[in-house]
Amino acid sequence: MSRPGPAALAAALVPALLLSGCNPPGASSSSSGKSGAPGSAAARTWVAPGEKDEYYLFYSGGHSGQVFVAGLPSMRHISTIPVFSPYPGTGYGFDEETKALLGDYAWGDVHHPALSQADGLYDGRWLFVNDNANNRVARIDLRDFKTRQILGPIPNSSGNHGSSFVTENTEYVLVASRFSVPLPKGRHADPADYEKEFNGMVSGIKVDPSDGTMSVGWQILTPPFNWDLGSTGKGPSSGWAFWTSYNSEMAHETLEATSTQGDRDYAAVVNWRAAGQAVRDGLATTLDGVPVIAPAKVPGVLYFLPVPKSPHGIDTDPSGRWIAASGKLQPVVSVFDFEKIKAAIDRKDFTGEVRGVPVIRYESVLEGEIPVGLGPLHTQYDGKGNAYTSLYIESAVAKWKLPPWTAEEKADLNKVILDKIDVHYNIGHLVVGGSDTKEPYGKYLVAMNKLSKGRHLSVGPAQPESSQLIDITGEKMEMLYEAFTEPEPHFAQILKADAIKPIEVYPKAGSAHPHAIWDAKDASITRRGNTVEVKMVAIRSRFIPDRIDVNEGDELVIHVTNVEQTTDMIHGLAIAEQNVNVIFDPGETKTLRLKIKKPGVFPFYCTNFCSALHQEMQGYLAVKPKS
Ligand code: CUK
Ligand code: CUA
Repeated sequence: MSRPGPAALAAALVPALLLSGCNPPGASSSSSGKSGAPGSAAARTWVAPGEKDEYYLFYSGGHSGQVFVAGLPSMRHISTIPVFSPYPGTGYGFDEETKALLGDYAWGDVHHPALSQADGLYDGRWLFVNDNANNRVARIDLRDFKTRQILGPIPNSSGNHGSSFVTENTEYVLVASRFSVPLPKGRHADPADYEKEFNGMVSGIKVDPSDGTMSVGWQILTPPFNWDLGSTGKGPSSGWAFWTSYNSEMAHETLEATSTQGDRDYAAVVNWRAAGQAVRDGLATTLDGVPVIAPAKVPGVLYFLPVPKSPHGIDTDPSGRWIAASGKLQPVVSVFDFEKIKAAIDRKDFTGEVRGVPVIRYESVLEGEIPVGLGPLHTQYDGKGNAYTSLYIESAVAKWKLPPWTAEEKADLNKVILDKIDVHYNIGHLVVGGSDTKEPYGKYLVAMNKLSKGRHLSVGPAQPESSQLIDITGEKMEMLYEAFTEPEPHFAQILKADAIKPIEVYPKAGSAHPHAIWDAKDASITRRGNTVEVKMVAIRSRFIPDRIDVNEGDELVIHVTNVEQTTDMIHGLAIAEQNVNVIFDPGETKTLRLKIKKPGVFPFYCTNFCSALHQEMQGYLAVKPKS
């Protein structure tokens, strides 16, 4: 079979990529049908009322700033975890604790969730997510599904797209900057001087193993290449990490034309252990409080690897030997052998260098270019020697075989493509449970599609987005289910449900909150100057106290403890016309602070239906006028 050469295809693809939204493929893919017969797709996704799903799916909410949780295989949305945006549903962003987390920002752009790992396997402790917009990383605690830390904006960099990528023992969350900026930050430079004045950055965010606290460990200065997606190594590539770039042309405007000129872009091959060592050896320079490594002066921390044309995802397989980079503008996935990369580095098999960083010879480390199809973006693995690549333009997922290949397969790599399934439509990321660990679960693949084009009831011009559940246990992939997805999904993680043991109540005994009170007797209202401080108890079905008297202009601070120790017994405190909406889980204490700006009487009430007397759970904030 003759195929057009990669260059010709690439030229044809640039317009196709832009227009791809106009061209949905044909009718829905074959599946085991729409019946509920035993063994059918319907029966295999049916989770009866009262039964629980086998897996949690944590999927990014993009610029909603949230993470959504669904059960698999039912695909039922079971929770929303607000991270970078206020969320009235859980009172997030209204109390002092969560306001402090959000800082100056009312939103973020979540792309890549990553579960914490121990020895290359998910340990069920934390979920890290990035903020592409405001250059931050957040940590969610999986004991209570709450955001516990937001780190950033990360110094000396901008546009944290290339994260969160967790190392095998969660030593680091690794991060690379999508956008390049002049350094030190705050300095003005003309974007026309991009090549000279702007810098990219790879950052190692250190994670404290005891409590997950993140801090910036070190950074590696890079040319302004627009780092895109990454992954961390394991096995033979343990201690290494990889990122693609889509602008090694170093263009600063009309990127859709200028950054797609070169036939290859560079991937970064980073030795993160060597970076940590370089800092300990005193080889870094401090910039904005962070040790920054100049790679030209510290050989061994950074190499460049050419990758076909404006690549997107770069994904390490479960063995850690094979690294697959998706071409995006070229219909191939390039598979690299990390053993060969190591050998090339050892014998200095370089084709040259860019700003003092050696460029690895593509041909000597390439295992093969798999002709997967049009618009390859991301690759996942099932742990049985198979890879699955999302094809944005084709609206499909390609299943292909990892090396080692037979001589016959090597001679014609079309032969390693095992199956293809249509998805609806224009898939971005896809996820297989545990793909980034050394032991994937296999079983399910979720396709996260950018467009749905009428697959759901129409809700206006902006149509619901769509995720599709695919069974990957057989030789052929099988479409099982399709669900509405909150916008804007990027990546996701799948975790076995039994890997998490969420706590049900915050125990009274373990409460460390300095203002927690557990007995109505200890409730109090104290005035100090113009500040009124209230210690309040919430219990079915009362607030104690339920009357607060203040003066116009006062500062009011209320610490509320929900003293319930019963599962799912939540109370909330809303104060009318004061923009107060705080919610307390059982055993939780939160603080809210407000400036009293107007006189009058403002009712307060419980927002969460907590008992038959929930409506009675109310009180008054009475405000005397100034004069
Ligand atoms: S990117 Cu969204 S489809 Cu930000 Cu991971 Cu590839
Ligand atoms: Cu407490 Cu309703």
